[in-house]
Amino acid sequence: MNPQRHVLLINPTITKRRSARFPLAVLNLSASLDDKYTSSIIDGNVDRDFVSTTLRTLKTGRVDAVGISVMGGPQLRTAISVSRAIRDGFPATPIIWGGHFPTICAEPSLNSPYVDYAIRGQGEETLGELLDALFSGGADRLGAIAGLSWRTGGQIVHNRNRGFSTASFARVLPYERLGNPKHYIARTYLGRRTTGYQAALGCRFRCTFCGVAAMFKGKTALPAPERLERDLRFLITQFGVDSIQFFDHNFFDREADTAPLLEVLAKFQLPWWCFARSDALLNLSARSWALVRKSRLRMAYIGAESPSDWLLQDVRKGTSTDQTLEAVELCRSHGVTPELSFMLAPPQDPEGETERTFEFIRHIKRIHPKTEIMLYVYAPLPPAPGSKNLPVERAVGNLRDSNGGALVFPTTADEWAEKEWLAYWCHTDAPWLTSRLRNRIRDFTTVLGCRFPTVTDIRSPSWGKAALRTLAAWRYRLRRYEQPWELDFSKKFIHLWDPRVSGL
Ligand code: B12
Ligand code: SF4
Repeated sequence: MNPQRHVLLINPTITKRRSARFPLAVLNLSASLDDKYTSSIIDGNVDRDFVSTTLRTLKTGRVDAVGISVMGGPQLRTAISVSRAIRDGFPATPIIWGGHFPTICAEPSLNSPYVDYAIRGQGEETLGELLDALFSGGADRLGAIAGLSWRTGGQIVHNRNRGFSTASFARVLPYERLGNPKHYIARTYLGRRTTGYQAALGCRFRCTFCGVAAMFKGKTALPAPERLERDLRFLITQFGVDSIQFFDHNFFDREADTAPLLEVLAKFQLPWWCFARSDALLNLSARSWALVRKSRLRMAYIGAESPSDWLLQDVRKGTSTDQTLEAVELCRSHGVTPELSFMLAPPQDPEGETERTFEFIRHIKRIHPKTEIMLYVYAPLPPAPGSKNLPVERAVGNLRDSNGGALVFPTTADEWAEKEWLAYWCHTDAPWLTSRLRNRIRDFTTVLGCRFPTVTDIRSPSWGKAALRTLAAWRYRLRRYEQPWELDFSKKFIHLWDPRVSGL
């Protein structure tokens, strides 16, 4: 331990205060530094004036470096604000970005004057090695730190990728560094005291559109059941948790590895939510399904993506539309709500694919009306530096801008924070969409959302949801999605919860 050196870790604001969950990235990083450096955390989801808090903390003169967690989308803007304020007030303090944005966009991050180092992929070991080099005057060692992107002599250098690590499984998260835990435990449709928790790391698949694939490159690891049991017991006894949202990239893996975790969950019987794949669910034996039921899995978020097998193949999803339908049936028969996400308007046939997706959703709603639907626009990101991923290169090479020219991605963080690129990162818009198609997607989303308000929405009054359901019924039945002005008007008074923006 070197008590003189202190690192400030920041989770910039990404969501409303009441949607804040434990900021697992900065908690994991803080735990990983413990043998060598002290660290503290500022969470912009809870501290709504976190930029001022950051500057006040830096004024104490005790901070030697700042690490900032950055997901693309709205968090990019708040990350830029705090980084700029630090650069202006404390120009000598090193500013280190890590997370999904710098993993993919290390170059645009370093093209910005308020970022000194961009860490790609899992951050724990890379951050430790970078701080060792910075604090011991070892600038000559920077080139050897895997996973680091940095500037030297006016050039941006991307060091080789860092290998997959499961070291975090051995650490205990320092929740006490966040202050009052009550900010992170919320009433959701799962229970009165729901928490977010991550059990497994990574995902063995490499879908071309997915940020998880960019970060883990097809690697995954499940924790030992003892670790899950220890952590769940801790969360229950310390924080009174009664339900869990698993933030794992993909909870269900090969049955032999998943089954021991299901045994633990069946012991605790806390209602839970997770990410899953249709093929993994279909591969579970009757015994595992019995455990799933006993453990009280309430909802499984499944990337259905498309009603077209050619597109599923094209994006290397590895599942088929038949598997989506079978998984919906299977979930229904076991009392699990499937939450299906779809990617609309791929550039190959934006209008045709979108209409086919709408019809596929209607078909699914007939099979299992309680199926939840999440609609996104297909918006693949450029390949991460150091990855030779030809399918991703091909996917983004086919993208077109609004004039039909090849799509050119932003080259700075500020550009990525502009309205249209923010929407692109959040999968709500893409340059090749016509305004007709944009309206069509918006109208269908409104009608579907009012006709089938999400069960995860426990905030809107039930009379309001019933009213919207009734108002939207004729439009949905007759496929009259266009200009649902009466629904737009009603939604001004009955605010529906959007899980795409705020989570559960
Ligand atoms: C929780 C969550 C949210 C929450 C945020 C937290 C909260 N409620 O307080 C909410 C619901 C707000 C959210 C929103 C979004 N999210 Co989100 N979210 C997640 C989720 C499920 C968990 C994040 C997490 O805690 N991970 C665990 C930690 C330990 O991992 P980590 O964050 O990756 O951190 C590691 C590294 O990234 C790195 N690192 C991270 N920060 C830093 C900082 C430094 C200094 C260093 C050195 C390293 C480093 O080291 C960490 C440890 O190894 C992830 C999926 C996942 N499992 O990660 C998706 C995920 C991160 N989200 C994603 C996306 C796209 C979004 C959205 C931008 C858009 C969308 N379509 O959902 C929205 C924004 C919506 C809006 N506001 O408009 C994608 C990111 C993909 C990408 N390429 O960017 C993910 C991977 C989901 C997915 N499979 O697509 N999200
Ligand atoms: S299976 Fe899901 S998490 Fe894994 S790479 Fe594909 S989309 Fe991403």
